[in-house]
This record gives sequence, structure tokens and C-alpha cells, in this order.
Amino acid sequence: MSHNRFGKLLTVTTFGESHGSEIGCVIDGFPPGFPVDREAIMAELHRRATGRSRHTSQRREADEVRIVSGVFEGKTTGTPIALLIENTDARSRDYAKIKDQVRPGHADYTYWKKYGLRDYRGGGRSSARETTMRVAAGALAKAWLAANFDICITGWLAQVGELVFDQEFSGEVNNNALFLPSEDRLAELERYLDALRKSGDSVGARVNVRASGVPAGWGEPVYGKLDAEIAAAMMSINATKGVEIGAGFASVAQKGTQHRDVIENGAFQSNHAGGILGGISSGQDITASVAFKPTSSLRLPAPSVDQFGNAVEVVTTGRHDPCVGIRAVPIVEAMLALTLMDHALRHRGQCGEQPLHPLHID
Ligand code: EPS
Repeated sequence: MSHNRFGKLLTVTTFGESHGSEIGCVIDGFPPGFPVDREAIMAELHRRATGRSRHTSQRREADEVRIVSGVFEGKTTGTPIALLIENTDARSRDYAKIKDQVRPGHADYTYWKKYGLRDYRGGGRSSARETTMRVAAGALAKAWLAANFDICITGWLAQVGELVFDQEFSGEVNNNALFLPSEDRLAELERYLDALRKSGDSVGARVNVRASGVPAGWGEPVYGKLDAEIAAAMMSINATKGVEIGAGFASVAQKGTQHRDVIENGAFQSNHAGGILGGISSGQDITASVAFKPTSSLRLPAPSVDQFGNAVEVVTTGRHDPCVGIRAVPIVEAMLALTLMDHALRHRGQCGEQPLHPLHID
């Protein structure tokens, strides 16, 4: 299976399956001499981990990261950084019943059609377990962006089903286990999720993300647009069904006079562009919004087929997320961090460190 590598100058190759012995990644192109804080990686992994609340999968992975190479005396050496995490709590027997069956809404069918076989244990490579390594690599990218450019990346849960949370976001509170912008509606969301879990169903979600402090000028024209690569990065996350940059699909109903971000007193007066113009960062906050589908592994029976074409009723047992969008928040942040760091290196490679034009707009 190819296409397991992300990025151009900063590359991350992930490997492993949900129920294999280990998952891991190799990060290549990371600049040398950067201090690596294993605890900071662990903190990010903990934010994404299963079993942090009753509202996410109850699989309890230790997610202890092992730094295998590329770091010497606490600093990156410029050589490939390999990270490994052991899978400690896979329960493959949960999948025995559906090993020949197609879960409606899952990649079971398409993996069979593409490869002729599939590792049915926990979804194998198609499992969201793979996103662990994105978050580990993203933790390094976040730290590098913060140390070198003071860039801050914040994601939050903006919507779950019909519950919309975005309006209250002040930009500060982001530490509750459900990644709500404000704790004021935590109880309401918990009640909603409790009822959902009891019903056996799942629900979709929207995750918003913002990067502040990104200098103007990052990105590429035409085929390497920053917004295109952010969209691709987000679409590569399991269960993503849509990505918006800035005003996104709301742009459809806007007039040009409303959408354009006018410049007065040396500053942009709005940010419908989401911080990207012509595929290149403008220096405004980069904003994106990602839609996650409801997960497809449900204990509620559904009509389907097995691999021999027989009609079956599929019931998925095991430990699943009723709303995968919750744990997607740190993954979205990680993918934005990796995309931005890749572009930082690409920009430096072609244009150097210094701004090439004196005009500056806040
Ligand atoms: C997942 C199914 C569940 C989740 C898993 C993602 O695990 P299992 O494969 O054991 O059924 O717990 O998430 C993780 C293990 C993780 O670390 O994110 C799926 O179908 O995507």
C-alpha cells in the first residue's frame, strides 16, 4: 500500500494497524538542533487518546511514545526521527463476527475492492488509531512553529449534531475533555452524548481550527496552494467529509462587497479569506472548519452483505466513539501544524528568511 507519506520538505510516513503490535512514524526533514520534549508529545497524545471520558472509545491505550532515532542529547539531529507506540489494548475478538461482513458506511467494502483482502481487526489500517502518529509528529511541528514564529494553533469542537457551540468561543478555554470552546455548555453536551450512547447511534461533528502568528508569504501558487494543502491534510483524517477555509461555503451567499476583507488604517477589517489569498498566507489568522461524519461501527443492526454476496444483518460490538469528531480536535491541530511547518521550510527554501517586500498589513 503506497501513499502513507505526508508533506514535501517535512515528511511524515506513518505505519501500523489498529490491532498490530505497534504503530509508528518516521519524520524526515526536521531541522537539526531543535530541543525535543517527550512530555510535550505525551501531553498531545493524551488529549487525543481513547478512554479519557465516557463519551469516547473505552479502549485504554497507554500511548507511550518511544523516540527511536533522530534525537541525540535531547535535540533533533537532522536525521529521520522515528517514533513508536505499542498497541497495548487491542481486543480483536470483537471483530470475529464481522470479519466477512461489510459495515455500511465503513471502508470495509472499498478496501476489499482495492486490495482483495482486509485486516478486519479494528479496521486495520483504516482505523483512526493511525492518527496517533499524526498527533505525535504534529506535537513536534507545533513546538517548532511556536519557538520560531510564535505561531499558536487552537482547535475546538464547534458543533455536535444539532448543538452548535462556536459562537461563544473566546479563544482561551480549550482544556475540557470534550474540547468545547466554553465549559458553559459542557453539561448540555454530556446529556446529549449520554442519550446518544444509550440509543446505540453515532453523530457527526464540526471542528474549527485557527493558527495565529503565521507570517504573510507562506504557501505556493497554483498546485501547492496553502489552502489546498490544508484541505488535503484535513480530508486525509478518518471520517472527514468536508473542509472549509475562512468563510467557506458561506461565501456562496455573500456579495463581493461583503466578502472582501477591506484594509483600513493598515489593517484587514475582517477575515473571510481565512488568512489565505491566492494560496499564500496573508498574515491574518488561518481559519478552517472540518466536518466529521457519524461513525459507522454501530451495535444497531443494519442490512448489508458478506464478502460472498449473501444478505446479512451487521451488528458491530466493541469499543467505539459515538462522536469521532471529539477526539479529532487535536488531530486537526496536528495536521495544520504539519502543513504549516512544511510550508515554512518550503518558503525558506525558495525565498529565504527575510520578507522580500516592505509592505505590511496587520
Ligand atoms: C476505531 C475503533 C476503536 C477505537 C479506535 C478507532 O478501536 P478498535 O479498533 O479496538 O475497535 O478505539 O481508536 C483508537 C484505538 C485510537 O487510539 O484512536 C476505529 O474503527 O477507527
